[in-house]
Amino acid sequence: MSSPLFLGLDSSTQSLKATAVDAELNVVFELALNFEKDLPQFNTTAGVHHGEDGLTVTSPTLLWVAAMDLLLGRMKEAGFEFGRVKAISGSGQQHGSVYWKKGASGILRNLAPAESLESQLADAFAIADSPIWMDSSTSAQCKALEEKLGGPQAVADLTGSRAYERFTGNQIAKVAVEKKEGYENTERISLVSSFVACLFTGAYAGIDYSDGAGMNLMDIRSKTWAPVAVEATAPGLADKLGEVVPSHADVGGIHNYHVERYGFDPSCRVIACSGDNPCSLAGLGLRRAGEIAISLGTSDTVFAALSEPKPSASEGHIFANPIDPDGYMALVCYKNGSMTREDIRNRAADGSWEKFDAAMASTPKGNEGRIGFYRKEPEITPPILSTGENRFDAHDAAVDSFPPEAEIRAVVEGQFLSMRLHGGNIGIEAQQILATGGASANKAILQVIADVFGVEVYTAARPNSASLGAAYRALHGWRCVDEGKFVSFAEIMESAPSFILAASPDMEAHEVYNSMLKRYAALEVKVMAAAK
Ligand code: 5FX
Repeated sequence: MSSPLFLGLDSSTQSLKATAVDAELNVVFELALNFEKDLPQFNTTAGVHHGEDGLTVTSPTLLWVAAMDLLLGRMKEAGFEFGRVKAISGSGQQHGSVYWKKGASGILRNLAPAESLESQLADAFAIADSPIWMDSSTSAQCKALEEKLGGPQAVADLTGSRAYERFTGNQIAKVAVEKKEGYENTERISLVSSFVACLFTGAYAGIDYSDGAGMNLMDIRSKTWAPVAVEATAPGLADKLGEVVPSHADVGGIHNYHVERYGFDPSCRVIACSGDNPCSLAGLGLRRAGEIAISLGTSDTVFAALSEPKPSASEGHIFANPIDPDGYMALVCYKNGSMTREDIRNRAADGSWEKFDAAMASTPKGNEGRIGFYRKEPEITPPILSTGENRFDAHDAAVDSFPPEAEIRAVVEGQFLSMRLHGGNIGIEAQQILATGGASANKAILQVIADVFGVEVYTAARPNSASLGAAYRALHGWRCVDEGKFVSFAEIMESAPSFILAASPDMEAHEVYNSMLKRYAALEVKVMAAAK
């Protein structure tokens, strides 16, 4: 008998990744595909379509479906032994929504192994383009929800966050009005995460309570849909949402489609899928107070586990913790993450990371007092829906440009000053930082994080903590099923690899950043006022 495996899949903004671990948490297989490069027929840029209004952002739902067969097919070609997989779980970009057409449950149930998922599900969606987390087009719906529920703090106290444009409830409210027929013809709404579970079980899978917290629809304390929010959002919505399930729940067995087509064992279980940030929290095993994570991907996020939710109406989110049924996580999200760093790299360093790093090395920490704000996309934190750039000299005077090397340092320093400011505002205080995501491989960026926060920064051997976390959660959920009770996640993590010290703080530089932080906060207020 070959040893068991646990498979995690991360359906993110730009890619679909698979990570398989054995029962001792060793990574035995990894593979990823890139939506833009590997599925060019969907004509996306970095996995998405931007609307002409500059605010609407969607992805074709069928792209995600086609990606699943493509990845599983490549895994088969690479000799991955599907028959050893005891359980699968998934991670999905948070907040994105999928609209299953009336009758789609029958299509899912009857999936035939000889045909592709794409051809069989081509007519399964009532709305072809899924709104995703990058969308900022629902300010009117957010305002309406806050008015109906008694203001931003009331919405935050109930759901964990004030109304945010990208949160799924507000997206659904817009769809219900602008695509009325499609909405009425919808039998079930999935998140990207629960959608991944549907593709494996061939049935509608429940939304887990960690990702469900990113919808402005769930009561953050009882972890059930909040009727007042659901009713305020769209007519008939309660019937389209299904159940909220614990993140470690077994949501069904693998569908015969995957048994026949890829060689999965028919006894393989599917564990509830969750959001990419919750899965990263699981992949990093965050639990100690003062241990925080910074994820540097398409979005940048800073998050930490916490025991008592203190939702803020001004910034950040409280989600349910995916590995501790009684716990919570706090998170601050930025839309101007990797793509904005890449944009500055392209403009100031001829598109070369080597030149980018050389610029970081040749400029003084603190950038001689220069501070910059860069919004290639409308920003979430702080909420500024117009794109643009603002630069200030050491005397807080606005300037039009910085020398190229200073521009590079300014984009990096600004991002982490902002994380320290806004994370701190919602109680994310670092004693130690775990960095993850693609850009966590960049030492110059990690050094800025260590210096801004004044603490050590660690990285894992692999930067894909979301798909790894999904694989860990598959093992966790499977153990809970096997033992018929909740098993602590810490027990699962006993054999997890330790982190590597990647950057230690330079305390002199930290002092420089302490005084810059006050200026940064004041300048941000100015930038926000000017952008209105
Ligand atoms: C979190 O709230 C976000 O909106 C993003 O980090 C997405 O999850 C990225 F996929």
